[in-house]
Order: sequence, then C-alpha cells, then structure tokens
Amino acid sequence: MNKPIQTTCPYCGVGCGISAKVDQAQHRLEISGDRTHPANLGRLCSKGSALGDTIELKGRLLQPKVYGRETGWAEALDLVADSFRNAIEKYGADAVAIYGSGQLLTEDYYVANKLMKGFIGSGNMDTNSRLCMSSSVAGHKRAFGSDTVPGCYQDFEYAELIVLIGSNAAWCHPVAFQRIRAAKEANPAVKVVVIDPRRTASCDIADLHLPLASGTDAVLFNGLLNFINLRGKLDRAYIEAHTEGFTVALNAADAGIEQIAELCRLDKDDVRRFYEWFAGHEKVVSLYSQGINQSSSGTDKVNAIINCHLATGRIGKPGMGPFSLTGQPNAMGGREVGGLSHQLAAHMDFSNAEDIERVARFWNTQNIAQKPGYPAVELFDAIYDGKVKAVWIMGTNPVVSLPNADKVKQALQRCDFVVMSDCIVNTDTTALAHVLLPAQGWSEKDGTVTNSERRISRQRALFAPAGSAKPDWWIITQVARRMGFEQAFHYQSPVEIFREHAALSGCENNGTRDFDISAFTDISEQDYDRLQPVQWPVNQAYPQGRARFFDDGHFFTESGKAKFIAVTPRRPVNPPDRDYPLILNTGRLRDQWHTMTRTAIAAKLNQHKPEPFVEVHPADAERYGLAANGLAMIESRLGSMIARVQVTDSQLPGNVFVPMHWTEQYASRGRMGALVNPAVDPVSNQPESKHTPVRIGAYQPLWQGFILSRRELNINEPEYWVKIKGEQYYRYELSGKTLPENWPEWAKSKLCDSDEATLHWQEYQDPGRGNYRVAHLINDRLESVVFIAAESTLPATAGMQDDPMEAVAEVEQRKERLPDRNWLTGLFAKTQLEKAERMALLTGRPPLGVSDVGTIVCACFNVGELTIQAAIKEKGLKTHQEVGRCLKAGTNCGSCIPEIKALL
Ligand SMILES: Nc1nc2c(c(=O)[nH]1)N[C@H]1C(S)=C(S)[C@@H](COP(=O)(O)OP(=O)(O)OC[C@H]3O[C@@H](n4cnc5c(=O)[nH]c(N)nc54)[C@H](O)[C@@H]3O)O[C@H]1N2
Ligand SMILES: Nc1nc2c(c(=O)[nH]1)N[C@H]1C(S)=C(S)[C@@H](COP(=O)(O)OP(=O)(O)OC[C@H]3O[C@@H](n4cnc5c(=O)[nH]c(N)nc54)[C@H](O)[C@@H]3O)O[C@H]1N2
Ligand code: SF4
Ligand SMILES: [Mo]
Repeated sequence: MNKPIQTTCPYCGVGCGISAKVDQAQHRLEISGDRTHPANLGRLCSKGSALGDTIELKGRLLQPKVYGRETGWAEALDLVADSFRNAIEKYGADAVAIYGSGQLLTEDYYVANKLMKGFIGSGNMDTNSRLCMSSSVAGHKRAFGSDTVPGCYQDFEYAELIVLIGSNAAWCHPVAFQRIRAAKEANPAVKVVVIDPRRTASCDIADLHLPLASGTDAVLFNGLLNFINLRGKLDRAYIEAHTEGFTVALNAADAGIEQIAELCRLDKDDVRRFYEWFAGHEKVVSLYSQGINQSSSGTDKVNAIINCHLATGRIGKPGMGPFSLTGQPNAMGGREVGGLSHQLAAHMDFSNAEDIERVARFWNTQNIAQKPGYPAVELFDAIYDGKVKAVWIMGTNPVVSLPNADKVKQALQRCDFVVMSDCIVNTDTTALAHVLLPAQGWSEKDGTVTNSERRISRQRALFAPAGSAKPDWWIITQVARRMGFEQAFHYQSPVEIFREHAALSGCENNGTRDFDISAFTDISEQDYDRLQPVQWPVNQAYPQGRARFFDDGHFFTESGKAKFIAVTPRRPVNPPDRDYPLILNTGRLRDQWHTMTRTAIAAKLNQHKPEPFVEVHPADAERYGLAANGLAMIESRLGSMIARVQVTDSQLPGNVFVPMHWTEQYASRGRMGALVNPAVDPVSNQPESKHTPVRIGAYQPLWQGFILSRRELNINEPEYWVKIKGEQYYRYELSGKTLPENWPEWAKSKLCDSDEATLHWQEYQDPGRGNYRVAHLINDRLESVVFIAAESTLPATAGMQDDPMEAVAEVEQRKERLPDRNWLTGLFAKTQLEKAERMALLTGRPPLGVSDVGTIVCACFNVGELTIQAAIKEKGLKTHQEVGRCLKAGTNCGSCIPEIKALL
C-alpha cells in the first residue's frame, strides 16, 4: 500500500474528508477519517467507514449500451447527439431535457448546465436537488437576495442552543450530529431542541422534543417571532439598519401560545419553554432539513425560521444563525453552477436580463436560454404528455425518488428517447433507458464537491475506471462536440472546467454576488491536485475563504438589506380524509443511502434495518388490525406498497413513516415513491414528500418464510420478497398468497440451477402444521437453508377473519414458527459446521450453550443486540461509554449510541 490519498465521502452533505490507503493489486481500500479535514476532523459515520465494501465491480455498468446491446463509446455518443439534435430540429430546444443530480461533481454539473442552457438554448436542466433543497434556495434568495448559507460547522461548537427542525441529523448528518453531541458533553449547559413529528434518534441528545403536527412549522415559528417581540428581545438597531419588511412580517404573526399549541398539537408549556430558550439565548443555531424543505409551503417555513434570526440580529456571528443542512455530497456545488431550471450559472439566474447577457458573453454563445425550464415534477409531466421527447438522466433514480413514481415510470416508457448516465447496470430507472452510458463512480472520478458549510473539497481518483466507464464531464463534452459545439467544450481535464467556473463566478462580480471563487481562475494543475478544503468565497477580499456571511450587515438584495417575509401558514395540500385517514411521512435510515445502489452492496450496512418497514403508533396498529412484525399494505390514491409493521410510540397517532430507500431491485413492493403525492411549493416547486394521505391494512399471506443462500438467487416471486446481502450469504424474506403444490419442488426450483443433487439435503416437513424446512450442505459447509411456515389446514377463513385481532393472532402464531435469522446467517462464515450445529440446523436455533448475537446494532464493529444485552446484565454496565469500553460498540461513528442507550 502506498501513501494514503485524501478524498471526500460521496454520501451526505457534511462532506467528510477521507484518508484512503489503496491496494491496487487487490482492488481494496482501507478507509479512515481525514484528521486534517475541517468538516470531520477524523470522524466518519457507518456509511463512510464502509465505503471500502462498495467498490466491487459486480453490478457495475461497464460498457455503453444501446437498446440493450453493449457497444463502444462512439456509437453510443453519436446516437445520443443525433437523437437530441433531431428532436431539437423537429420540435424545438424545449423538447429535450437533462435531469441531473447532487451526485455529480461540480465540473460535471457545470458542463451539463452549460450545454443545455448555453448551447442547446433551453432552460430544461433540472436536478434531484429540486426534491431536496429548492425550498431553502428560494427562502435564502427571498431573505438575503442570494442563496447563501451564512454560517459554518464551528458554530455548532459555539452555540448555547441548537434547534433541529425537520432534521434527523443523528442518522442523516451523523458527523455533524457527533460534533453537537460532543459540544453538549463538553458543556452541559448547551441545550438541544428537536422539532419533528417523530421521536427520532436525534432526540437522544434533546432537552426538549416538540412532536408537532405534520406541516405546522410555520405556525410555530410565526409564534416565536411574536413571542420574541412580546418579550422585548428584538434587536431594534439591527432590524432598523440591516432589514426591511419587519412590521408586515410581525403583523402576520399574531397568534398566542395557546392557539399555537392547539394548531401544532403540542403541549403549551413545551411551546413556551422552547420560546423562552430561544428568546433567552444569544447564540442559537437553527438547523433544518427535509422536514422543512419538502413541503408545499417549504419556502415560507424557511423564511419563518430566518425571520426569527433576523429579528434578533443573530446571523453571521459565531454560534448563531439559520443553517440549512444540504443532503447530497454536492448539492451545494449544483447550486453554484446553476443546476436548477430557474438558475443560469454561478448564482445568476433568468430573472435578470443582465445576468443572461453576461453569461452569454462569457460563454460566447448566441443561443442562450432566455427563461427557466421545467422543474423536476413538471418535467416528468411534460415527458408524460409528450412535450419533452428526449431526456438525459444523470446520477439519479427518478422512478424511485420522484413523487407519483408510477407515473414517472409511464412517462419514461412513453418517451421517444431516454439516455442514462449511471454507474450501476440494474436500477429501476436504467430498466427504462434506451441508451446507458457508464459513468465513473466514487473512487474513480476526480474533481470537486461543496458541502453544507460552503466548503469546496477534492474528490480524488483512487483506482483506474471500471471497464469503459468515463467521467460524466467527458461524456457530456463528447456529446456537446458531436452536436456542433466543439469550440465551447474543448476541455481535456477537470481543472480546465474548474478554472472556467471560477472565472465566471468572478465575471463582473465586484462584490455583487456571494458566490465568487475567482481566486482559482488561473489555478495550476498542480495546485488543483493539492487543493485543500476551503470555504467560498475565495477571491481578492477573502483569499483564504470566508467562514461566515452577513457579519457585516450587508446582504445581496438591491437595497443591501435583508428581507423579512410575511408568512401566512398553510396546511399541506392534501389533508387526510375518511378513505385515506393517515399521513404518510417518508425519510431516511442510518445505514442506507437513497435508492441503495451503493449501500446495499455493503453487507454491514444491511443489518441495521434489513427490510422495508412502516412505523405505526400502537393505537393505529390496534385500530387497523396490524400485528407487530407482520406485513401491511399501504395505499394512497396513487399507488401502494407492502412493508413490515413496526409498532412504536415514537410515531404520532394518525401518522405512519416509511423509509425512502427500497427499490424493485431489493424488494417486490417497497418502492414508496409510487404513493407520494406530487403537490409542490408554488415558490420553490419542491414536492411535499413528507405528507401524503394513505390507508393501511394487514397484508395476510398464506405462508411466510425465508431463504438464506451462499449464492445469489433469482427470486422474482412470490408477491412479497426482499433481498438482503449479508456477509457471504443472501437473505430472502418471502410471503405469498398462493401455496405451491409441493414445497420440496418449490425449494428445488429456487435453489438449484439444474438437477443438482438433492442428496445433501436435510429436509423436514410437517404438512399438518404447515412447516417445511430444508438445509443444503456440501462437505459440511452450509450452502442454503429454506424455512417456511404456511397456513396449516387452510381454513376457509384464512385471511378474512371478521375480527382483525383474530387475524393478527393467526399471523403471530405462524411467525413464531420461524426462527430468528441471526444464528443461521452466522453459519455462513464457517467453512465447516460442527456436528452439534448440523444437528440443530433445522430447528433454526443454536445448540445449547451457544448464544445468538441478535440484530446488529453497531454496524462499525458488528455488535448485536443480544450481545449488548448480555454484557449489560452480566457486567452491570450503566452507560453507553461503558458498553463501548467493553464491546467497542458505539465507539467509532457513534450513530448507534441512541440504540445502545435504549437497551440500557
Ligand atoms: N443515512 C443517510 N443519510 C443521508 C441520506 C441518506 O439517504 N441516508 N441522504 C442525504 C440527503 S440527500 C438529504 S436531503 C438529507 C436529509 O436529511 P433529513 O432531512 O434529516 O432526513 P429525512 O429523514 O428525510 O427527514 C427528516 C425528518 O423530517 C421529519 N418531518 C416530517 N414532516 C415534518 C414536519 O412537518 N415538520 C418537521 N419539523 N419535521 C418533519 C421526519 O419525521 C424526519 O425525521 O440526508 C442526507 N443524509
Ligand atoms: N418520498 C420521498 N422522496 C424523496 C425524498 C424523501 O425524503 N421522501 N428525498 C428526496 C431527496 S432529498 C433526494 S436527494 C432524492 C435522492 O434520490 P435519487 O437521486 O433518485 O437517489 P440516488 O440513489 O442517490 O441516485 C443516484 C444514482 O446515481 C448513480 N451515481 C452515483 N454516482 C454517480 C456518478 O458519479 N455519476 C453518475 N452518472 N451516476 C452516479 C447511482 O448509482 C444512482 O443510481 O430523493 C428524493 N425523494
Ligand atoms: S457524515 Fe458519514 S455519510 Fe456524511 S460525509 Fe461524513 S462519513 Fe460521509
Ligand atoms: Mo437530498
């Protein structure tokens, strides 16, 4: 192994620095946190730590594909260029579109945007950031005149009060959360408030949790503004000198605490306590994320939060400010280059003729777009309606992540020409593309990304590209050249693009635009290679970068003053009703990333939450006849899914939560985007992904079971299947509504390619009770097991009992006949089973004296729940630190600490 290479984590917007030791010969990585990187100072979370497990070539898209056939680059690129040109000639520039992503590096993003807006001449370049931060972008723009995150991560360490609003940072920004936890441990006077309808893992360090009714944040923050005024905590001098519109905003916020508590369905003493704390602490950071952004009034909610900071002058100073956490590794970079369809480039947009003229001059183009293109949801409607004839999707999986995702699927099925650049062969969206272009992924690509605190870092190549994969910027420029734009897309390497991007940011800027990295206009290749993380702007005034904006009271509005926005709270567009009485909330899990194309490859990351699930309050579980760990069908007016029921009082009654991650690659019925309503915010066009009316009922199969197999199997029935990759095995959870005629035959059809000898099979069948089990060993090495618990005598009432609780009892009883998977999965690590293990195999339970580790809690060190419980009991452990010392659990990324504490 050579000297470690410094690069950046490709997951969340914290943007942690990674130090990677590369073993080229073995294609292996040793990952650790980069101690010199200011975002993480050496820390990494479970996902970052497991990056080395995600770089396998299996499943990668290695060669361009045209209509399902592998081909060379020349044919694929020619076809894309010709098809786009033809569509434009026939139907006009607005008949084509690019849909990009925060997975792209800044250099990739820059050329994609330049091609569409500058040379094709349409505004139709939008990105998945529309689903993610466009409400924050719009809120910033309204308040500050620019899309600026004012603060930096260090503010977490200086703050006296940290408010997490619609953010589950413990799971979604784990290293930022660890910084907050550490700050609180260092100074117990620091207070943390979590505002979220769910009690999430982030509540672990909360002094106060406000489980407000879904969608009511604007009410709460309007009330706060009013309270600050009544308490005499306004910073009058600041308001006078640096802001506009205060009185109108205050007048819009006249509700009292009682009324607010009622509207938000909160305890009024809790509301008062939060208000007192906010009013009483100077150093307040308000961190917010998708619980705020993903709303049909998301922009207003952002401004309701910013209003409170402007009214107290708490912005741009150490330890205080509103702070929008970015989601994707390069969400911020996308905003810099103008990836959203209403933006142009370098924080210039279509609202301003001067900007359009300036960018056209800079790019030396006659054909620049003059108006915004379609934002994401509208874009896919336009594809569905045949207005957009050719689309190029880069680094995103819209058939999963867009609302009303079944319609998105149909839109792509109807579309004349769909191109996709991705790293993975089989995704729910690549299945619908006519042309697939293999992109280099993390560990191969090379360029820059920008994190939540505006810090630009390098992602560096660690390995040679997989197969024929090319960098996204290269693919885009090749198509641009073939479309006749050689002059403007002559780049040979990412640094050339970065220089141009830097030059544009400085072009006629003179302090009028926040985004200015003109100091890099002439950066040498060597300096680019060595670039150290730096926060923009980086220009003459700030050659070393700038930690905070607005400390000088100067804003980027015409008047130079910040704007208060008068907010009238609105309810979500689609309220629950008699037919669809529950609110569907969607979000993230600790160990999965979005549509699982990478995290599901890392066995370690699949153990925390192996199956798609739905969290339901106990009262709702009873009301709708749902058994804990049984299956449920969830339906909205648009689509349906099946998920495992988790009964928990961390949910509010009337609300259910499902993770956003599962796709048709890993589960038959887990693609939640199909249910989500496509209501959008009128200002930001961001969809309301956290609020869809649904109904729920028990899904009652006639049989359930699982297969564990050393070999990957081709399972595409029964109705419910989930595929989980483990260490040296694949696990399939199965349930069906039709019983196979013959279980042994069925098992054989699943496990054996040919007439493979069934001699080595240990079989057990008890038709009376509906049990079937088989284990397959070769030379005492376990190859596979099948465990089935079926309806025994098939009573006519099966699945249609009058009393839902009777049905629940039925399901419960059947489930009990299936053993826990942990002991069995552990056996795949062994090259030979011992006799006692072989004897116990078909019971599914460890032989006497052997203990089961239970569900994995700590993904970093693979420590299970039962192991932790046993240690707590035997050794009398009292704190998570003691558990850490004893078992190492929770001592790396710390994101399982809430769960360890729950066990204590
Ligand atoms: N592990 C992991 N981390 C990730 C990602 C991932 O896929 N996996 N994705 C990254 C990306 S792109 C993003 S955008 C971020 C997202 O990071 P977060 O926004 O923190 O994540 P979410 O789970 O989508 O939603 C946050 C919370 O909003 C709450 N919420 C729902 N409705 C409301 C409401 O009306 N009001 C309030 N106050 N809260 C509400 C939900 O209950 C949820 O707990 O995470 C990033 N980090
Ligand atoms: N209901 C609901 N829907 C949501 C959300 C929610 O909370 N609830 N969250 C929304 C948010 S915030 C987001 S950010 C989106 C995320 O949703 P998506 O963008 O659809 O999810 P990803 O899995 O990140 O998709 C990235 C794709 O790019 C590929 N890829 C990775 N690296 C590269 C690269 O370098 N180049 C190329 N060309 N491809 C690459 C991956 O293999 C993968 O297929 O989902 C949104 N949708
Ligand atoms: S917090 Fe985790 S996922 Fe986010 S950048 Fe850091 S290591 Fe990567
Ligand atoms: Mo996101």
